[in-house]
Amino acid sequence: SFDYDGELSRQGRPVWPRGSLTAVVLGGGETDSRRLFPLTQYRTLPPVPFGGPYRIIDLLMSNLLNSGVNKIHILTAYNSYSLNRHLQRTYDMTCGVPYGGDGYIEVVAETPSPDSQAWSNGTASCVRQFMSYFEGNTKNRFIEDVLILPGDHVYSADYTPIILSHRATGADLTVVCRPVAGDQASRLGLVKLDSAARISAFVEKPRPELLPALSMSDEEIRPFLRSSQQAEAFAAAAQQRQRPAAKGGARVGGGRGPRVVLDSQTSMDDPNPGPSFVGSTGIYIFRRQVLSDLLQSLPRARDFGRDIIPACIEQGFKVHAYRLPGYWADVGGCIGDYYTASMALLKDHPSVEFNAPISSPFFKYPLTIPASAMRGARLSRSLVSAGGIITDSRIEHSVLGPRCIIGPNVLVEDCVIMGADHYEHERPQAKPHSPSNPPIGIGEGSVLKGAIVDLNCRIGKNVTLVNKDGVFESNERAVQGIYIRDGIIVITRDAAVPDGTVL
Ligand code: ADQ
Repeated sequence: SFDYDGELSRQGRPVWPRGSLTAVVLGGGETDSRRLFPLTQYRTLPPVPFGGPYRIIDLLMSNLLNSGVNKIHILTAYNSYSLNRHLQRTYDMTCGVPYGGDGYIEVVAETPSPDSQAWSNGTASCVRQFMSYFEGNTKNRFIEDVLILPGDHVYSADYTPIILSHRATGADLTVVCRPVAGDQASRLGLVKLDSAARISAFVEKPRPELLPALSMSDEEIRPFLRSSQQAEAFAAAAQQRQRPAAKGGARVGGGRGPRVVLDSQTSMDDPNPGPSFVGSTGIYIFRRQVLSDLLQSLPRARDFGRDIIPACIEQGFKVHAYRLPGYWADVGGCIGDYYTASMALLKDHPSVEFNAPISSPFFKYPLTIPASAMRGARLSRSLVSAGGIITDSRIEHSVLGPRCIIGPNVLVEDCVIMGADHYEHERPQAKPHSPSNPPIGIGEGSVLKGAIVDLNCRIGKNVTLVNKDGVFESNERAVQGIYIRDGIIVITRDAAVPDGTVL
């Protein structure tokens, strides 16, 4: 049973007891940036544009703020200028008033210090660097739990039931997991569960020969799904404002409400039939003291998946699994992951519903640009952001970011066009326009299929970017800022693709 009798916000969400929970966001390291090159040539993955006007990190920030988690530290260790700039411009970093008075968002940039001369190169090492800061900081004196989250995942979630479940089970560590099929298993940390959803083993990205020992039957996975569904049902009930008083329960929503308890059996409706593994999402909730002790007592442990979690289980701490429902994608594996997650936004039932209720919006940089002008455009199954001008062109199954200047007679199909962060006329031109330095946008007569075009690119006239030879990976045109990764053409930020280029 799940039990919360504390204060509820106007949206009916628990207000976590003052200071008792802090979030630590992993803002990106060097290794994962290499995997996502060239999108990460000038930035880490979290600030990469996604879904038109958003950045990947906006999904996580929205999840946190909408879940009432208002103390957020974002750890940056590498190439962090773009992330810092986006966070500074988008979120209030000054006094925390919008986050409930005692809330704040802080970017914590890794730096050599008297405690540590070396740059960290692992998820646990970078948290260790700042642990004394979290604990020593007077604002954080009462922290009970630390929620650790990667900044490069695509999903929409309410963390309320996860936190409730963590506290209700009295876990020292809760690992947020999902049932996964065999083809994904070796890419993740896999867990073995007992009948109370307690984790008895954790293996980070197991070699194929270890997989049989980690597979789980439907019967073994069932209790884990059921316990997570109970927490979700509890949180959903708590969010129904003005709910008629139930026996032993009462009105929920606004002010400090009487206790709500839900412990009924819930139905099994997991959408993923026949998964045979349970994989970690890399989202963890630690009891602060346990995390602090583990990081100190294991000074050589660099990674949560490889070192800290297995040690936590071995030392007998209570480690639980919680099932994250709905769509979730780690887009940090390869360019194909990012592309697939972008295309999933275009389905009839999109992977992420950006038109969320006003009470739990998706936050983004507040652009002050006008509606996009469609001047003879034909669009189907696409997302089009503001500030663009599309002239006599066809846009099919594509995601368009802000200020896309396209046409005339252009075909864009199955593409992510990130747009531009300024209009050309707003800035003095370094070079006059020419066939090798076309204007920002996509010029007359061009055809783009299956491409990702980063910000501020200049695609000339009569350019064909379709990967006509079906190449999987290529750096042949790197000097021009043109790459192929996972069969997808990627044009790097600020690149100029001359008139008549064919690829
Ligand atoms: P990976 O995603 O492969 O697996 P990793 O590349 O170490 O793990 O990165 C985890 C997150 O931490 C990423 O968001 C990354 O950007 C960030 N990060 C890494 N080093 C950092 C540093 N020094 N400073 C700041 N941020 C840093 C992890 C888990 C698996 C789990 C998968 C789920 O290890 O167990 O299954 O996530 O995708």
